[in-house]
Amino acid sequence: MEPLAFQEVPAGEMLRRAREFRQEMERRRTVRAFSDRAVPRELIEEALLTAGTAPSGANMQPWHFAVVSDAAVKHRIRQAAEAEEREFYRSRAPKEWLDALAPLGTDEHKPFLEVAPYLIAIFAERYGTLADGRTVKHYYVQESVGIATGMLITALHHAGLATLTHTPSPMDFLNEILHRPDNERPFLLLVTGYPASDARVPAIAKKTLADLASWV
Ligand code: IYR
Repeated sequence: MEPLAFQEVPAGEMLRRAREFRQEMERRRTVRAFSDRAVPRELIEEALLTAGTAPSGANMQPWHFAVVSDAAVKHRIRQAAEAEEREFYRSRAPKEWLDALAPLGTDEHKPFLEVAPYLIAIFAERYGTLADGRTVKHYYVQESVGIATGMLITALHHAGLATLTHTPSPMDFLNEILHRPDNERPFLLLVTGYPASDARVPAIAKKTLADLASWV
């Protein structure tokens, strides 16, 4: 055990900080039109380290982030993702799902997978592997990776970048293209960069406090 490095916020500042942070997070929008403007790699590194501070089951940190900036690799990912998405939009998706997506205006075309400077493929490690080949059990893998992903999205937004949580389904092609082992399951593809200067987003509303919380 070691002492907790807790930094107490002066009582008079807590609410202001909480409110400012809430307002900053309210400005986050999922973006589907990206600029090809370069982003310093250090920004991505800092955000990844922030994600790595996430709590996880038994601190197993069951995540791996494969960061793609290589144009040829992005091209392959786009081709594979669009092939799955074509199937999804043309036949796999039930009508109810397509109706739910209609307000977002999405379709099988995913140019952002080549335009954005970085694609972060997030993998969930179903179990760990030691150097000698033995395996280590991981706990609450989906929850842990979901929390880390949320923190990554928050960190990238805080750094001034836009993100898109993209979920082509199925996405096992990511293991093959990115040479990731079998114990890693693709969790989500996070696209990041600057938004296109003419980017538009659907008009959506978030739940009110009364809708999202109850107090007992
Ligand atoms: N993966 C598809 C469909 C899609 C599904 C959901 I749920 C979304 O919130 C958005 C899109 C696509 O990326 O187009």
